[in-house]
Order: sequence, then C-alpha cells, then structure tokens
Amino acid sequence: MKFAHDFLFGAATASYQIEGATDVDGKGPTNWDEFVKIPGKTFEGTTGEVAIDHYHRYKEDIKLMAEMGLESYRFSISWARIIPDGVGAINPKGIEFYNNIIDECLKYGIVPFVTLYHWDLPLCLEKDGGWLNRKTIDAFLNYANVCFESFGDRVKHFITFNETVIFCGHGYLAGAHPPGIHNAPEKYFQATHHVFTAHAKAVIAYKKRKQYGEIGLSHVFTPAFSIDNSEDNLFAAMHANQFNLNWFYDPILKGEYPDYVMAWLETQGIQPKITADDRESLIIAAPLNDFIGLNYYQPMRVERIHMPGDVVEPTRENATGAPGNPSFDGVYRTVAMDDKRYTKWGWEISPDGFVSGLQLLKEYYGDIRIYITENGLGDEDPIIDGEVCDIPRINFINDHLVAVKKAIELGVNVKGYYAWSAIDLLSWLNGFKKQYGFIYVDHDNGLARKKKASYYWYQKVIETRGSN
Ligand code: BGP
Repeated sequence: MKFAHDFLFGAATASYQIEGATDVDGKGPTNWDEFVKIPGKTFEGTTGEVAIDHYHRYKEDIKLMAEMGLESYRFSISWARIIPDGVGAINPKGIEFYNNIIDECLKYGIVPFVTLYHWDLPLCLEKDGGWLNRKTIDAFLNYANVCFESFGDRVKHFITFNETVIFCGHGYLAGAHPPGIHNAPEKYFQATHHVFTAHAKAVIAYKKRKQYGEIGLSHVFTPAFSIDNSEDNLFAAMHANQFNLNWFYDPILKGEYPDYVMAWLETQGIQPKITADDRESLIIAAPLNDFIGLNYYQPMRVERIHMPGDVVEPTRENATGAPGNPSFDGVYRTVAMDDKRYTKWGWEISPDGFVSGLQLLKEYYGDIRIYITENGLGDEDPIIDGEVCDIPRINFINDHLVAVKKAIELGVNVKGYYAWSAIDLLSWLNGFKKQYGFIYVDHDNGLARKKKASYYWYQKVIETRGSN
C-alpha cells in the first residue's frame, strides 16, 4: 500500500530546541532561559542559548528539508519573541522572523504546521504563577490571536499546545521542568485545566476568524497495556489510561472530564476549580477541533501495585515512565519487560503498541482526524568514515510507518506523519548527545550541517509515498 496523495510526510522541531538567539532582536526571557541556569537541571548544563543557531541559519536548514522532499514542517513559535513580556507590546522583529520561516517554507512548497506553545513561557508570566494563574489563559488567547492575525493568511494548520501531560507533569509533579515543583497533584490538575481552557478559547477565536484552516493540539500518546491478562493488571491499565489519556482527550474532544478521574479527585479533595465560563468554552470548542496530534514514542506496560504482604516478582523499573505518566494513588506502576526492546534511554520500541494504541483511541473518540506530530528514535548516531550511519533510526521510522499504514487499513483516520526531528537539536533534559534528526549538526565544527543516511532514506520514502 502507498500512502494517499494527501497524506503529509513531515518532520518537526520546537523553538527552544533549535533557535538559540535567546536574547536577540527584542525577544523576552522565558521560563526555560531561567530554568537551565539552575545547576543539575539539564544534562551537563546544556542550554538553548545557541542551540543549533537556527535563528541565523533557517534558510540553510529549510533548503535542506526541501531537498529531502519534506512536504510539511512542524515548528513552534516562541511566545516571548512575539510578545516579550507575555501580555504587552508586540515585537515586530519576532513577527518578521516567523514570517521569514513561513515564506521560506512556502517558497519550496512545504506546508507550515505551527505549534503555538512548545513549553517556552514568557518569564513574566511564569513569575506571575504560570499555568496556575487564570490570567495566563487570557494572555495565551491574546498571543494566539496575534499569531492568527499575523500568520493565518499563510498558515493553515495550527497546534495550540504540545504535550500538556509532560510540561505540567514535569512542572508540578517531577520538578524536572519549570517551575520545578515536586509532588503537587492539586497544582498539576489545576494547571492542566487552565491549559485545556486556553486551548478551547483559542479554538473558538480561530473559528470566528474564518481563516479556513485546521486547529487542534498535540499530546504525548503513551497508551497503557497490562503486562498480562490478570484482572488486577487489566484494571491497572484501565486506570492508567483514564489518567494519562482520557483526562487529556475528553475535555478537548467531548468538552467534559472523565467521571472516573473526577470521582478520584473528589476523594482526595483536589478537584480543580472550573468556572461556568470554562465549562462553556470546553463544550463549545469540542466539536470545533479539526484534529488531534499524537506524539508517539512508546507505550506503557503496567502492573497493579500490590499491597504490603503480597508477593510480587521484582521487575526492572522503567527509567522514564514515571514522571510524565503519573499514578496518583499508587494503583499501577510502569515496568520494563524482558521480552520487549528498548532504546539506550530505556524507551520501549513498539510499533505494535502504536497500532493497538491507535485502535484504542478510535474506540474512545471515533473518526477524529489524526496527525502523528512526533515519532522518532533518540540515539547516539555512529559516524563511520565521516558518514552518519543512523541505521537504527531508519529501521525505527520504517517500522512505525508500517504501523501507521496498518492502522489506516484498520480504519483509523491518520492524515500525516511528522518525524521527530527534522534536524539534530537540543534534547530538553539530555543535551545534544541524544540525537533524533535526519540532518546532523557538528558541534565541533561550527555547527556545520550534514545529511545522514536516514536523510536519503526518508527522501526515497516521500518520493515513493512510502511504498519502498
Ligand atoms: C517530546 C517533546 C519534544 C522532544 C521529544 C524527545 O516529548 O515534545 O520536544 O524533546 O519528546 O524527547 P527527549 O529529547 O527527552 O528524548
């Protein structure tokens, strides 16, 4: 099977991970500019101050993407470049920069797919309470409107937020992202609710403008599967999906929160404050969403946590599962299984989990249009005779594209695939060693760009519409 002619083959990046130039041309400071200064918060103290200097090299980078045959480029806008203090005056240089990126894409026939919020919040807003402060909802709506006004004539695909579970989970539970708070579930739930409300208001505003494009949001998609068929573990998987999947998709697509999680929040006395206006926005916006974006890297394998006294066979703990995939009342834990494959960073490699996850999503939410907005392999790519031989990445992406095809054949409405990432970039917590790109960036040689083996391979995939 070939992918349909309107299926988009893309690749993605995010502003803080590539742009650098963090205090250039009027850009305001962000939460991440501050956070990376705290010792021990990032890998070997790496920061996005220079990143891969895409701010100055975007022409070269987009030309390389065009030569690869990329049909669509997903990138994010840095809010603080557009509105340096988050709420006040607009910075014309910021608008100009993103206009240039958009024009450069269009010049080559690349469809720009724009994320409004990929985690870099203007510092003034973070200092004023960030996503815990309701004022951030209005500030986001204002910022989104500025973007629709400035770019909506040429950008026809907007993603409001990237991965609410990650920036709120790491921000208010694991302390690994700004604002660096640990174990505060009441804050976590309140912040997620504010994000969903901001999304809903932006969707309504966008549709009122009649710019005739698409709008949706992207979630990290980690469907939970029980490690066996025992009732106990199946219950744990259901529970994990309620907290990690339904909590995030129900308010967006159904306009209401899942009863199961709400009931649990009540038992804990930590229900988020939801105003009548918030509820109304969620309900009005739900049917207006054009798509959801899924960032799929791995599924979760879960088992029920047993009570003291139970005999439990110890399993290897999954190093990365916990922070972004919280279990609040100790019902389940994520486990690594001996018969599964893992990356060097302990992320499970599971194209089958992708297919099953997409089917599960269809059961929950029907035929909603889906874009795979991220999928890829983080690796330390081998360089042999000067060539970047990232064969494991080729295998990974190939297997996941086959999975997407299978899901489409099973009736899942997938309309595009964005590899993470178009080019090597800064990994938020893993620095520059963990690479994802089709294009290598040589940090020992003035950030020179070089095509990897996967670059030529993806070029062929696009050329043949995935039939090779
Ligand atoms: C997603 C983020 C991306 C990117 C990716 C890989 O959650 O949306 O921005 O960072 O994960 O993550 P990492 O760099 O930690 O391997």
